[in-house]
Amino acid sequence: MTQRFDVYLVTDTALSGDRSTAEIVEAAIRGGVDAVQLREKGTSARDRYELGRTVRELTRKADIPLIVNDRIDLAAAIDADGVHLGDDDLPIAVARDRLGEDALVGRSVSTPETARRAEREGADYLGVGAVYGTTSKETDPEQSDIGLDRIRAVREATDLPFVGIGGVTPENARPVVEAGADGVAVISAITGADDPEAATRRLGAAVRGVNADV
Ligand code: TZP
Ligand code: MG
Repeated sequence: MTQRFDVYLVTDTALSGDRSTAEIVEAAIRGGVDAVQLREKGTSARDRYELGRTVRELTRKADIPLIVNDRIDLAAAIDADGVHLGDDDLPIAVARDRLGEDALVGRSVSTPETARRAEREGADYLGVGAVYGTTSKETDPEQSDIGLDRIRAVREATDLPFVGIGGVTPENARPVVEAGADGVAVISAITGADDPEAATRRLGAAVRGVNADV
């Protein structure tokens, strides 16, 4: 699996202001986003399905993966490329069984131990956080503000590709990658930006350690 994860957008319509999530995704695609996760906590299954179908079309045209948060059934229903699972979701093996060997199965972790376990269980990539804390998700204090030392420790614990998530912006993304992450996943740095396309481009430049041409 050679999927790039420099910039991974996680959607949240509640944080999109007066723009639709489809508009945000289109802007992120123009800005060079590498993968999109349909998260959308707090919306009905039907609304997630309808939005998912739209985002599926956009990501397919752009030839980037669409990954569904939490729900294996929804991932299958919209023909997503994979699913992203957390502690409260169905096991990785079930996702693999239902979605197939080629599906991208991600797992949220916050420690080297949980990273190793996810690798043993067959995850393809990890989301590690919350690196800098976050206001976009309620996080257990033990899983918030884990910092760059923890990113380094996770890098030592696993060979899996992983993204740092939680409070990441174009200004603080570079150290996350220098600490060992392959890229960054963000909600508000793109979704809440005045110019989501430029924000995506700046994040990509920061991750790659070059100047943004924006
Ligand atoms: N998992 C850990 S932190 C987080 C998730 C889904 C929220 C990230 O949002 P933001 O706005 O990029 O801090
Ligand atoms: Mg989950």
